[in-house]
Amino acid sequence: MAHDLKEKLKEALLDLNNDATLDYVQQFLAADEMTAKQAVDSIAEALEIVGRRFQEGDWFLGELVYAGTIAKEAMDVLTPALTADDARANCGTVVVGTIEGDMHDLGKSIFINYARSAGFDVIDLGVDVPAETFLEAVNEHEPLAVGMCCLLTPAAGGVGRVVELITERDLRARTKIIIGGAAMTQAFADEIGADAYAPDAVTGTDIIRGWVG
Ligand code: B12
Repeated sequence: MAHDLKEKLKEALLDLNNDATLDYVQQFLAADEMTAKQAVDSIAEALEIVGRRFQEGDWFLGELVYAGTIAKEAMDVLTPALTADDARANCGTVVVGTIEGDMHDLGKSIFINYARSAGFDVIDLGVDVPAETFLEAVNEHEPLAVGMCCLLTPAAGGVGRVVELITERDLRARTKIIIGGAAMTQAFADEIGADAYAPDAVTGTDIIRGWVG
């Protein structure tokens, strides 16, 4: 049953069938043995395939945009269930945003949901966030960590700029920096001097949990 529903949700999104996708999401939420996190995993798997189809020229921009819109709607329905156990003790503040020039927000939202359900207070700066805005948020909220999301290679320079700004202001002792998203790698994190790279939201949440000590 669990496996079936995961596959059906994935296929509905890959068929660009909005109604069926949302219907399967509701079935996830209604089924006792399923969790919202499993539905999110299915959506992420489908989007990985969407990206490949787009990259290989099998799908065009219209399909990419439509798949993104359906996924966003599905995520909006799933979000309250993902953050349902937020009431736990606050483990610390994390500032998160997608870097300037980049509008992708699905992966960022998933990371935020995981971090919130692990007990972190997350300040979401949104998408297309300039380096200076990250710095202002670090000064204002004194977070344990800053998380940057970047899926577009041309926008990656901005991530390095945030690391530079935070380092120049001597804020690295109290604030660590973690990066994620399809354009990020461990090698890039090493190059720009970020504290960590996470290939997925669960790993990212584990890493910041490790920083709490
Ligand atoms: C959906 C999508 C869109 C949607 C976005 C909808 C939205 N609201 O986010 C739309 C249609 C708007 C879009 C637009 C574009 N896109 Co797009 N898009 C994608 C696609 C298919 C999926 C991205 C996604 O949501 N994946 C699912 C999530 C769950 O995965 P994720 O983001 O990687 O996040 C996971 C981890 O990385 C991690 N994570 C993510 N962020 C963070 C942050 C932190 C701090 C941590 C710890 C972890 C973490 O946790 C998440 C869950 O585990 C990708 C393909 C791909 N393989 O990534 C292309 C892709 C990213 N897009 C691409 C392109 C080119 C574009 C456009 C330029 C297309 C165009 N010509 O207009 C525009 C750019 C607009 C802009 N300025 O940003 C390219 C980028 C190529 C590159 N390397 O630069 C990709 C790779 C497609 C491709 N293969 O060519 N896109």
